[in-house]
Amino acid sequence: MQKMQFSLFVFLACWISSNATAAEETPSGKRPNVLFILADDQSPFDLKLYNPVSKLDTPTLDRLASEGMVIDGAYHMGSWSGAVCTPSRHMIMSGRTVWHIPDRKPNSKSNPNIGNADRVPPDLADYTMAAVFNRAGYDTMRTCKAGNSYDAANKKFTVLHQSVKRGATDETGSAWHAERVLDYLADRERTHDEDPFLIYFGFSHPHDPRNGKEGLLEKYGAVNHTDKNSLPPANANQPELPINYLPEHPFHHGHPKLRDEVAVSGVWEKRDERTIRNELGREFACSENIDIQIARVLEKLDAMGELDNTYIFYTADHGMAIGRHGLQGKQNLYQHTWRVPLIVKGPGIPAGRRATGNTYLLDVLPTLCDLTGVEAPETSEGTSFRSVLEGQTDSIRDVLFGVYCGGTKPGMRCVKQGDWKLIKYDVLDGQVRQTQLFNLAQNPHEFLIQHPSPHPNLADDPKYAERLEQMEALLLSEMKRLDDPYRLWDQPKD
Ligand SMILES: [Ca+2]
Ligand SMILES: [Ca+2]
Repeated sequence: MQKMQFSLFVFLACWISSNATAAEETPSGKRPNVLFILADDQSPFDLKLYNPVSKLDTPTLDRLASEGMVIDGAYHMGSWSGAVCTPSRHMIMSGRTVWHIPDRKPNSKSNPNIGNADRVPPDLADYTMAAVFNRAGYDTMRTCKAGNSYDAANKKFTVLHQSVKRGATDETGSAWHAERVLDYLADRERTHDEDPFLIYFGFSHPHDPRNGKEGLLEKYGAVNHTDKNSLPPANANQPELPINYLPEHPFHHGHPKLRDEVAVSGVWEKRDERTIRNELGREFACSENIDIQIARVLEKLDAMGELDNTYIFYTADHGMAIGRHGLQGKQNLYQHTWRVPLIVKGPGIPAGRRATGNTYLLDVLPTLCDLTGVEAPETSEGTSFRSVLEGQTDSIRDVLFGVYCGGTKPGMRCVKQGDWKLIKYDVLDGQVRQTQLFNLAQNPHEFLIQHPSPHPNLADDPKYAERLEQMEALLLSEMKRLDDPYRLWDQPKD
């Protein structure tokens, strides 16, 4: 009964709104297009736009940024699965929060709220990105990796190409995804298709195995290392170790046998300088290739006269450690991994600006709707950040929440407000119970006591007892607000 009422409500809401709203027109008199570009596993700190000392060259992203806006505070809300990609992409597609989304496997209980129709609507796929834009008269097309995403939502794209392309050649790597977009655009030209389009341009890189292309690999001093029993060669052209590199994390991350931390080809359990610098070189080779592929698509849009009438979003499904804090994967809540890059360009967005934003990836769908005059679905819980993009405000929220609990439960949680950030770990059946308090203005790289520039944990300093108490209360209130089904060791049971 609940389910029927909910579906009827959503149907009526969408029917009323689709009949009440005319999609917005740009100065050209045409409805704007959308090009949503998604990298798979990329820390914002890989990019010069977020970390000026990085060696990675991304001239296309730099140009997008100079013509549009860079969001400094863009986050993904987290994961209840080791495959962090999966919930991240469910949030992107649906605009729903982390405890209100399904898993890709029908019988999964990774999110314990699955099965509760009020929290995880059974017909949610009908209100996801492509479904919403199809109903608004857009042509929708998606190319991306296959797997670890929102299958039921992906199927809603009218044109769909899915293949894991993590190889070192054009046919097996990122160029393949660009070719799908270029083919699609060429088809539109041939058939004189004038409908607005939404293109979801996803890459399978720089996700491991980071098999970079010849030429780019050499530029970053890296080799596609495959021998577990040897170290890759040292090379002065490799990226330096990350500033918050550690040879190991001071305590267990709480997910035993986690693939990303122990089994990634080229790294395995090694955290030595040669391995990490080589792996960063591979990551950068893959990321520069993505930049080159984006340039090809932008050039085509320009030639078609569509570039200035297209909202371009560039982001990643989550960040990545690769040696930072002694970690290798995406299953942690430090800034390098919790944050994502976010660059947006399009009609009405002033050029060359930055903003804090405080956006989640789940805000992308309502923002796209807002920018294009398409009514956001009632199921979306995100907030449009159009006001940030158009320069009216610097950020859309004050408090940010993150979770990782794909390993032992209840897992890790974090909350951020202003410069203050709390991370808590309750893993390995009580063997690891840790609280970290950071002031990110004073310690932006989240240095720990183990780093060469040691920073004491502010959670242990009585001077910050009041701040700690306040952040603990904030975390609990966010957990309750978002229907987090777990509680940590020192939180009251409901
Ligand atoms: Ca990913
Ligand atoms: Ca069409």
